[in-house]
Amino acid sequence: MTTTKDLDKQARDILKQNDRGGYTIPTKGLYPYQWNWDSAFAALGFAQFDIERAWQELETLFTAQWDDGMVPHIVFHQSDPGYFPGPDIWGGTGPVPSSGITQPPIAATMAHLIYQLDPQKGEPHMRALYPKLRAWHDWFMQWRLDQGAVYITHPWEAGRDNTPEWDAPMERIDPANVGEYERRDTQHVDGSMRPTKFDYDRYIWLVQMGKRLNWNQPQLRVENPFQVADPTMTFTLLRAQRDLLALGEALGLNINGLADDILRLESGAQSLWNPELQSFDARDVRTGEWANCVSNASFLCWYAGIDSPEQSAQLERVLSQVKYGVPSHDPASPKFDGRRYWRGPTWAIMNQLIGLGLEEMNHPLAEKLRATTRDLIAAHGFAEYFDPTDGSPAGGKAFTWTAAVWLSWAN
Ligand code: 9WN
Repeated sequence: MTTTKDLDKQARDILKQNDRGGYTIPTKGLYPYQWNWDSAFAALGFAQFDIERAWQELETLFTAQWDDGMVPHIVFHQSDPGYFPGPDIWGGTGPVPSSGITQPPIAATMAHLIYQLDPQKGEPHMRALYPKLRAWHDWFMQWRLDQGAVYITHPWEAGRDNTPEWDAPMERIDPANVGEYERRDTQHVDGSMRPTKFDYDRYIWLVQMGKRLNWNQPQLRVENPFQVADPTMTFTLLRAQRDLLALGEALGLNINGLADDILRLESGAQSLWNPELQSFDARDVRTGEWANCVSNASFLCWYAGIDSPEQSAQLERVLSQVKYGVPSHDPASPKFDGRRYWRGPTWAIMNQLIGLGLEEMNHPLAEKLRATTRDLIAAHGFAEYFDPTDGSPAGGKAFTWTAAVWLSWAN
C-alpha cells in the first residue's frame, strides 16, 4: 500500500531528477529544456521542501527575459537534438537562446505563494523579481490586448496546444510552403496522444513567420493570421496583476498603473463571456467568431477573482460526465478525445489553478476537485496528463509539474 509519505518522496525525487542545475525540465526525453509555466509550477513544488531552490527556478527563467519584457515559453540553456523545434528554428532574440513566444503568466502568482510561505527569506528575492514581472505584464498590456482580453499568436502560447478552440483559426492557415521537418515528440510518446500533422504543419509555419519578422510585435499584429483572445492568458494575467498589486503594497514597491490594468483586464475577461454557450470562451480576434468550447480554461474565472453561477453550472455538468475531471474539452462535444492532449484529457496543473480559485471563493466544488486530483495521482502516478474517463496515465512519465502539484496542493 503506497502511503502519502511514499508519494511525497516520489514527487520530491522527480523534481530532483529533472533538476538540471538551477532549472527543471518537464520530463526527460520529450521536453529537455526549461519551459516557462512548467517552471513556475516546479518552483511552488520545490518551495515545499527547499525554498531557496524555488526562488532559483524563477530567477533562472527570468535570465531569459527579452529587452521588451517578454519572457519566452522555452529557454534553451543547452542544446538537445531530442526536441523539435530547437533554438535555430525559433531564432529568439533574447539574451539566452529561446523561443519567440510566451506562455501563461503564472509566475507572479507562484512567487506570491512562495513568498507567503517564508516572507523573511523571500523578501530580497521578491524585490528583485518584482520589476521583471511588471515588465513582462506590461508587455502583455502593450501588445496583446483585444477588448481588454489577452490574445495569443501561436497555439503553444496558451500552453494548450491542440485544444479544439484553435481549430477554426488554424484552418485559415495555408502551410503549403512549410517544407520538410522531422517531428521528435512522436519518437518519445505514441502519436495517438499527440497533436496531428495538420496541427504541426501550422505550428511550424507560425514559428517560421515569427522568425522571418524577427519576432517584432507590431509587424506580427498586422501579418499573423492566428490571433485568438484566450481565457487562459486573460484569467492568469488578471490574477497575476492582482498578486503584484498585493505584493507591491506589502513591500512598498511601485504599483503605478496596476489598478487600471486590473480594471481593463476585468472588462476583457467579461468580453470572453459567450452568452449562447453560457460559458467563458475563446474569441477569434480576426473574425470575432466564438470557438464555442467549454474548456478547462473556461473554469479559471474563479482563479482570476470572478464568480459566475452559470460557469458553476457548467463545472457541475462536466464533472458529472467523467470520473476524473476537469476534462480539457467538453465530454458532450463530438470533438472530445480523452487521450489526445488538450482535446479531452485532465491536467493536474489546470486542476490546481481552478482549485485555488474555487477554494478562495469557498465554492462547494472546491474540495471535490482537490480530492479527485489527489486520487487520480495516487492511483495513476505522476504522468503528464490523464484520460478523464478512467484516469489512465498519458504523455510523458515522471513529470515535473504533476509532482509539483502533488506537493503543493493535492497531497
Ligand atoms: C510546446 C512542456 C510543455 C507545456 C505545454 C504543453 C506542451 C509543448 C509541446 O509541453 O507543449 O510548448 O512541444 O507539445 O502543451 O503546456 O508547457 O511541458
